[in-house]
Formats: sequence, C-alpha cells, structure tokens
Amino acid sequence: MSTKVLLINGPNLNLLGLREPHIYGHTTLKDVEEAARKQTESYGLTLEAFQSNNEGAIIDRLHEARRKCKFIVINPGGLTHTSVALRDALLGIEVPFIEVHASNIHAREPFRHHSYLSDKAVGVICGLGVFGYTAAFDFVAQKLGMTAVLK
Ligand code: CA2
Repeated sequence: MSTKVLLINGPNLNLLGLREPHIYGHTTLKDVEEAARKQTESYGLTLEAFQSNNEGAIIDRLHEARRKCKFIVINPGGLTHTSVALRDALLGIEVPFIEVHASNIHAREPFRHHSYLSDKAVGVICGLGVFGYTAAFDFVAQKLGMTAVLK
C-alpha cells in the first residue's frame, strides 16, 4: 500500500498568488498543490491535499488522516494564532506534522508571533515563500526513508 502524506492549507490560503503578492508571492495554491504532488510522487509518496476556510472542516479532515497518513504539512493560516482546537486535533491524531508559513510571521505584527502549534511540530518553516512547502516535503521524504524514484 502507498504511503500517504497530507497537505493542509487553512483559511484564506485559497487566495495565495491572487492577492497581496508583496507578502505571499505570485504562486497560486493550485501551483503549490501540483508541485507538491509531483515532488511527493517522485519520492514514491501519495499526496492528499486539502484547503478550507472552515476550522471544523480542517479538524474533520485531520481526524480522517489518523492512522492513514504518515506525515502532515500544514499551513494553518490565521488559525495558527488562535486555535486551541486545531492544536488539540493535531495532538489527538498522533501524526507528525511540519508547520509552514510563506511569510516570516516573526517579522510581522506581534499577534502573528505566537503559534498554538509550533511547540508540537516536528519543525517550523517560515519566511521562505512557497519554497517552504518544497523544503517541508523533502524533509518528510527523508524522514520516511524514501529515495527519489527515477523514471
Ligand atoms: O505566512 C503564512 O503563510 C500565513 O500562515 C498566512 C496567513 C496568516 O494569517 C498567517 O499569519 C501567516 C494568511 C492566509 C493568507 O491570506 C492571504 C490573503 C491574501 C492573499 C493571499 C493570502
């Protein structure tokens, strides 16, 4: 059976590449998901990707991943700074995760400096733009012991 990994993007990340390019760049979420799919496929992994503007829907999707997905890469969007419920869900499913932010949250408003997830993440990447997702999946593949599949 294939090894599944999950990419989650939280509220407003459907606007990636479409608004505020000076902060988030020009790459769209569709581009990010397609690149992640190709990248994970090259490692013999199967990607599942999910974006929602609804906290409950994200929590439900995380519950579904329990015992099915081996690793999660998550950009929780604004929920990063507000959601105890998202923290509880990630802890409850016991799937390791990497927290990714396109922008450098520490160089922005003080309310973005705190994350409810970071202390439970395997790692946190911020400020590298959408390359953060690529770096995260390279790390995931290495962690899962996958080597690139040559075609
Ligand atoms: O830097 C990141 O990736 C963030 O997770 C993005 C969140 C923000 O609340 C976090 O503090 C940092 C915002 C979601 C993106 O919202 C957009 C709004 C307009 C255009 C593009 C994205």
